[in-house]
Amino acid sequence: MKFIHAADLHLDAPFRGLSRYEGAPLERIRQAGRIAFERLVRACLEHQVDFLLLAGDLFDGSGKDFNTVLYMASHMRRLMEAKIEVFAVLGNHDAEHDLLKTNPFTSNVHLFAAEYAQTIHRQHLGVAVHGQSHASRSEKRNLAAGYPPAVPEAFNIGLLHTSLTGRDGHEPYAPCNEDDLVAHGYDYWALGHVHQREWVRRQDPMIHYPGTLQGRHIHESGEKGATLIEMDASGKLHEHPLAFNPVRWQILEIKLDEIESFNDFLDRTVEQMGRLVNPKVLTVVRLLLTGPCQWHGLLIAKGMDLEQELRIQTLKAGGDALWLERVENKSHPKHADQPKPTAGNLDPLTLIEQLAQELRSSENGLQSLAEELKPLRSFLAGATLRGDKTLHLQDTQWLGQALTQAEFLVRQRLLDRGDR
Ligand SMILES: [Mn+2]
Repeated sequence: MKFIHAADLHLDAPFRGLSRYEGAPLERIRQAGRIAFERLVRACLEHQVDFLLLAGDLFDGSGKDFNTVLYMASHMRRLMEAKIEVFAVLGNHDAEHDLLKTNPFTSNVHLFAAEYAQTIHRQHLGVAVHGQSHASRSEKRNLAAGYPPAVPEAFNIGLLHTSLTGRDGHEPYAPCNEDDLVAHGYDYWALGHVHQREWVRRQDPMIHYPGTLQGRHIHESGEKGATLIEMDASGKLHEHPLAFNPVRWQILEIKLDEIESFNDFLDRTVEQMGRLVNPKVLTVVRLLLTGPCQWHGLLIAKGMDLEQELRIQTLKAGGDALWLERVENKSHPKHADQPKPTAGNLDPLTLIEQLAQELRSSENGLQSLAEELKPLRSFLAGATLRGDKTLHLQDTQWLGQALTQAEFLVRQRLLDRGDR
């Protein structure tokens, strides 16, 4: 017996916010979701699996996306022609999908109902699949608790979209715990909802999240795909992760501590980016700069130019296979880089240092700063209040970092004056 377990397809879901990046390879990124899905279908055919499991969130929303449904239906038909059955439950994203209220797919596709848990027993395969769909966008019931008893002599699979007891970055839907699952005595739990690949348990029973088919943003990084499960003649299960993603998101951290100059930094970045290149995928990289930095002032002074400069380096490192999404600068000046005050306690440099220190050292200080800066919001037009680059005036962690940068700039300008 052989099957593929996939989840969280989110077919045709938009990649948000990419259009604001100049020169972004938008078409390649937009097509990635469908290409990943087609690779899933092809893998089913090539591996000649007995069936495909889809553990929820086939679609991203509940709208009338006729084209997306039509597209998926045509591929389900291809599977039918190869006599491959598909068992699917709906998750929080597609529970209320208008076009799924009646099954729009060919007869090989079984969509589990939301009203009750159900068992489909395929005797010729020796397999029983148990499943239940979510009834709404925020399913609060413990669905697992109501799953039917295991079918004796069969390989029992529980198909379920759940956050278990909660997962970082995922809403707590269809909550249950590991024991709820284990208690059923099934052989395999095919879960969906968590977009990272995760083995909750490796055996007795296997409990698995294959993750999403294609990452959609920087927090869905690395290889994405599905899992092929194969049972050998002795009844032992073997798992094979399959990668389908044409686009791979990746954070690259560069620690600036030991890099002596900006030019060295460029060289190091090109070299490390080069190592990320895989000609078979488009790697979208976010550069994360961290640590104390001797030439931090130069970095700040470059402002928006830094990103443009690094885009040129990215092209050098990886050509078409690499694209720089953006640069996130979390580095800070090395203490030795800070200009030293020359006069006594009352000199302005010391005052600035003291003031910044005071504001930074307590949550209250930063909150009062946030209050002071509130009127600034009315000067910012709508678009600048959204997106990654905006001013997060209410976020004290962000304010603390901005304060450090501002302090450095002010000190540098004050000291520069005499030299010009
Ligand atoms: Mn999902």
